[in-house]
Parts: sequence; structure tokens; C-alpha cells
Amino acid sequence: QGNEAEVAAFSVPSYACQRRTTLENHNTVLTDALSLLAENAELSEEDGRGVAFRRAAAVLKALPKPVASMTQLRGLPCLGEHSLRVIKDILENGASSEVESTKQSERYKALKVLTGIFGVGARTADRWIRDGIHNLRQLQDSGPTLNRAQQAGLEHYDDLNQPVSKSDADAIGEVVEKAVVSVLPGAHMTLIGGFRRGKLTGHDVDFLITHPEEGREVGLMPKLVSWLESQGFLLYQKTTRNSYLESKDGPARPASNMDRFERCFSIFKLTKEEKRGTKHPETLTENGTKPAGHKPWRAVRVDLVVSPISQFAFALLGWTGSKLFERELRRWAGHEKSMSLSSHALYDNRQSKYLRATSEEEIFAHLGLEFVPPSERNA
Ligand code: DCP
Ligand code: MG
Repeated sequence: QGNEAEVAAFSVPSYACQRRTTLENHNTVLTDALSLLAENAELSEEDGRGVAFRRAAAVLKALPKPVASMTQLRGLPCLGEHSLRVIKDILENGASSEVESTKQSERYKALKVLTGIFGVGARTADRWIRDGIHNLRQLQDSGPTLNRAQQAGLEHYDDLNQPVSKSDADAIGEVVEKAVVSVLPGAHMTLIGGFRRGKLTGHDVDFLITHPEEGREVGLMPKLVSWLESQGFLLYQKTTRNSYLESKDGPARPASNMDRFERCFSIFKLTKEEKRGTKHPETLTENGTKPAGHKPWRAVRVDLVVSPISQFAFALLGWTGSKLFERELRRWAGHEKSMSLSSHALYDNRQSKYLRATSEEEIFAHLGLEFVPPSERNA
């Protein structure tokens, strides 16, 4: 105890994309606390504060061992006054009074319950709370108009608030893969999001689909969705067009890219048959020990993204996450390299040109960053 190695200050580079952040976190008590304050800020539409807490939590996730004293934090980036106060409170008192009171607050609890409905964001939840709606019962009783997404979200509330396991993700992957190759032979699907980073559970399952021949992916999404719908796999779906050209902050792209990048937000019906694979039909029979009303399927949020092969590396990098890692990559590109990075392209403002890439490795090289594999992007 108290030897030099233990009191030595940690050293961490300031951008999350310069760090290797695995799922092994030695400071979960501290990072859970800061993440809760980040979430509360985001739910209150205070994004600046939210990012500050996320960055502070990410720095602690990258430390090689538990923080034992405040002196070890000297010189670490992204730890503002507020985050340091929370950390100090936990190190000295075992808990943060701010975190505890936030957790207990009626407003936080209501925001959590209401935004737990698929299709309900912070703004809608806030409006409902001001109308006296704090829980699902009050929501059903006072009956504000719900859109199609929110109706589906409410209907599948319990399922969608259960974590999705990797084996569920793989079972859905098999179905989506089958759908993809049936509607477009040669097309290819990749698991993205948290599961690509090695997480064992997630709030949804994300897939990226492309075709090795540029342009062949056009029109794929509607066909894929029709196939899945015809087989009864979709409880809800909404497909959005590529909004890249319409965005004000990205450089303009040739009009030919207009319809090539699409996203489908869906609620997938995962049956026992898919979960277990069809190889053991005898396991499909109900054994009678299940609680009454137990249904032989669960609802899972699934996001599908289609990208042309020319943008595939950017889409893969942009959809693998974590959200903070992505944000930090874009901040690094802009602030340190005068480049703009999106899930579609990398633009070099100094050379006034797009930088091509066919792999994630090439994008990191363009950005002057060491390659960080997906399993180390868990910032
Ligand atoms: N993404 C992003 N910014 C957003 C939405 C998504 O950068 N506003 C990217 C990064 C995410 C990926 O897309 O990792 C998938 O989004 P999810 O919300 O599904 O996040 P994860 O898959 O990382 O987490 P979870 O395990 O909760 O699904
Ligand atoms: Mg996900």
C-alpha cells in the first residue's frame, strides 16, 4: 500500500480515438455515476453537459486500474470541475449525492420510463411530463396522440427494454443474411454497432449491407424489407432515405448518390425457432412449465443500413461506435486535421478533395491516427 506505483498519476491522450478502450473497465462505479449524469443531461436536452460527462467517463474507462485517490487524476484530460467533484464524492463517501438525488428524482424516473418507449425522445417526454404524464399508466389514461412508431414501442415495451444477447443478435443475423442473399445474390452483410465491438448485450442489433459492385445496392432496402415482411419477421418498420445530400453541414455530393444510402428502423419478431436454429425441431415444443401467457417469441429493435461499396469503409467505421468514439473521431478530424468525416466520406479542407478509402485502416491512416480495432473502441 502507498508505494510509488500506486500514487503515480495516470496518463491518457485527450481524444478518445487516440486511446484503446476495451470492455474491461476498472472504474465501473465512477463511470456508471458519470454516465448517469450524462444521460440525465441528454434527457434534459443539455447536450453540452452530456458530452462533458461522457468524455470524463471515457477517460476513466481507459485507465489501467481503479482510481484510488484524486492525486492520480492530476493532468488527465476531460475531467472538468463538475466531474472531479462527483469522483471525489464517491472516493470519499462511497457515493455521489448528486447522482443519488438524480436517480431518486421524479423527473429523471419519468424521463427514463417515457423515453424507454421506442419513438419517444427527450422533447416528447418533456412535453408529456409537463402535461402530468409520468408513467405508462398515465400515458394510456390521458391518451395523447401517438405516432405509429410510438404505438409499436408501447405495445412491445417490455421486450424492447430487455437487453438483446449476442446469441439473439446472431439468430437475427442468420435471418437477415438469408433475406439479403435471396433478394440480391452477391450482396454482403456485416454486424455493426456494439456487437461488432464485442459487447455481450445491446439495446438493438445493427447491420450494414452492401454489394461489391457499385450501384447494385440501389433498391435493395425495399426488397429486403418486403422479404422480411412477407415471412412475418417485422412487427414494425420505417425506412428513411439517404439524407446526406439534404444535410446542411456536409459538403455536397454528386446527385447520383441520392438514393443509395438508406436506413430501416425496425422491430423484429424473433421466434424460438430462429433462436434455437431449425436443426432441433423437438426443442420447439412447449414443455408446459412456462408461465401462463408466455409467448414463444420476443421483439427486438433491429437497424438495417445499406451503403454503396464506395462508401462502405466510412459506413462501417461510422456505425461501429461507440457514439463517443465516433464523436471524437469527427472532432479530431475537424480540429486537428481540418478534415470532415462522416459515415459517407472524408473531405480534406486543405486539399479541397475527398480522400478515398476501402478499409477502416486507410481512414485511420488518412486521419494520422493509429488503427484502433472495433474491440478497443468502447469509449
Ligand atoms: N451512431 C452514432 N451516432 C448516432 C447514432 C448511431 O455515431 N446518433 C453509431 C454509433 C453506434 C452505432 O451507430 O455505435 C449504432 O448505434 P446504437 O445506438 O445501436 O449504439 P450501440 O450499438 O453502440 O449500442 P447498443 O449496444 O446500446 O445498441
Ligand atoms: Mg446497437
